[in-house]
Amino acid sequence: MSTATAIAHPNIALVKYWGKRDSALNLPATGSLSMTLDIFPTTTTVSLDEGASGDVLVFNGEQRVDGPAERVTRFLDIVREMAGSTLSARVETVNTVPSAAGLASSASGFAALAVAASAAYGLDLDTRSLSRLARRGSGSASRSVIPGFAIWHAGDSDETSFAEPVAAPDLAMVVAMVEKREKPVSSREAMRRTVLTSPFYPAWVSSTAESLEAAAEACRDGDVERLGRITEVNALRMHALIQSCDPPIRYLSPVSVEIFDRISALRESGVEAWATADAGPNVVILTRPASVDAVTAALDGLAELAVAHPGPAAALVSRAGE
Ligand code: 2P0
Repeated sequence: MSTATAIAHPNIALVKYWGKRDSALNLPATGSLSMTLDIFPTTTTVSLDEGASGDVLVFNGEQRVDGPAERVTRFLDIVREMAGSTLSARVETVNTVPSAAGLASSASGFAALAVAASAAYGLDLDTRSLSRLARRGSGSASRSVIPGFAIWHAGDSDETSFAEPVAAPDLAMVVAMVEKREKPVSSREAMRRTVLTSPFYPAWVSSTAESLEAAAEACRDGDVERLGRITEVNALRMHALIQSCDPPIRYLSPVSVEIFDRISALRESGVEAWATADAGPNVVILTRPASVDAVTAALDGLAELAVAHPGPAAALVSRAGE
């Protein structure tokens, strides 16, 4: 029996992915830029089972038969087709990030699954192919395959839509966990609603493409101030876009807004820090490593905090059998 275990970490986008041009292939409308974290890893083991007549998903010790299990089977179908196999698999995954709280648990989840499943099914994939495969499971997972900072090129086909590393200045993130509850609307559904109903969507697509170009330039130049500014503006634009759906969706809570205000005040006092938030109320602060203590002091009492630095690539940790 072939079995493989992989570890991957979540990532936080500085320039966000929000909207698909092709939902079957998970091709985004625009490219995005992110930092893979060194905290909240997901560990996933895939074991091929010759006697089984279907896949089994065990998530944080609990067997799932609902949506997540179907999503894993759809993903494994892609791997099986690539490998020319019909074998079912048992997938055991342990996630240390609070699930579905807007902290990119699907990114670390599908990056770890892409690495473990491709190894278990005997595929020998390079980093670009792993990023493309992870993207099929969840768009943001394409970036969690990459260590440190990554640019996910939008591309216009399965072959051209992948993430790759980008050099960046020395930065850290402070994750402010406002809530750990499941979010009321999944990002997949919210993206679909945005594309279909927001009158602002075309402006989001064109302005994000410009922001990505500027952010990539700021990374190359080591211009932290410019990168930070782009990060906060892009996040607030994404949330304004999401709120403009019909029916509207609002992911930020009053505490999230309070954190954005405190970071803005901290900046006025001379500390380089910028806030961003994904599809949930949690806020992540981009800062220099030397300013982490100033950021955590400014947010004291508002939310549970975790400090992250650029993390490693998704990696195979063990493999056995043929
Ligand atoms: C991002 N997010 O760039 C953006 C910002 C959330 C807000 O990518 O449908 O789970 O699986 O491709 O990747 C969350 O969406 O969506 C996301 P699918 P995904 O990180």
